[in-house]
Amino acid sequence: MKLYNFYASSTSYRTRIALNLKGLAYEYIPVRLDKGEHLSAAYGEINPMRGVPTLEVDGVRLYQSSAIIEYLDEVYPDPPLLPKDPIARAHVRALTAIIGSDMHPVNNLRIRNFIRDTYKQDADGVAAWIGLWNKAGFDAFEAMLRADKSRRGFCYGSAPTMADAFLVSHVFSAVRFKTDMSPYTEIRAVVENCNALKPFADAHPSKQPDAGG
Ligand SMILES: N[C@@H](CCC(=O)N[C@@H](CS)C(=O)NCC(=O)O)C(=O)O
Repeated sequence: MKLYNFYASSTSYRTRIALNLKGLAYEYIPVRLDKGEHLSAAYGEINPMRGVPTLEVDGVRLYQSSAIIEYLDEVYPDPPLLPKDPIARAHVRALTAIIGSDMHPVNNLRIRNFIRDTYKQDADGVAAWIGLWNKAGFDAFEAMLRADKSRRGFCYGSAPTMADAFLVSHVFSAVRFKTDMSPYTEIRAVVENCNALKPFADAHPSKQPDAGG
């Protein structure tokens, strides 16, 4: 498998976590978002939406981190990233959707650039936008974690699921954009537990070959 991705991208990070949790090896192909490489015609041929990640499996390209991670879970079921019980699956998918559908899209690079360039917002204005949507999402996520009395250290149950991969990667990006995480004690505890595990630690942006460069 080949993973087109960028070290600091949260959608790439969540996909690396899933690959590592499954114990799958992959070729790391950097796409430098900071240099606009994803906007090139060449990358447009690879991914029509010009986003990362793209996972290439036996020459076939898969898009959208949620679809990629669910594909991995279907083909490599152990360890499971979604619970078997339909209600529990819906719950874990709801947690991932808070981040994947409600939070990340409105704070994505192209949105931040639009707000800066078209709506003439300075760095503080862009940071206020990011903080607003991160707060809305993290407030809901924290409330859902708090309400689930059967959790044992992770977003659901006693082992990582898709929701943990989404949470850890989005918290990394939120901290980078200076979102105040201090109110979110349950979220912070889950992130700490996850980061103590090798599949999460190895997926961290600072450990990737294109980090910082
Ligand atoms: N919904 C897509 C989003 C992919 C995406 O847009 N990723 C970001 C990086 S985190 C990106 O490539 N942004 C480029 C841009 O906004 O121009 C997914 O989950 O894979």
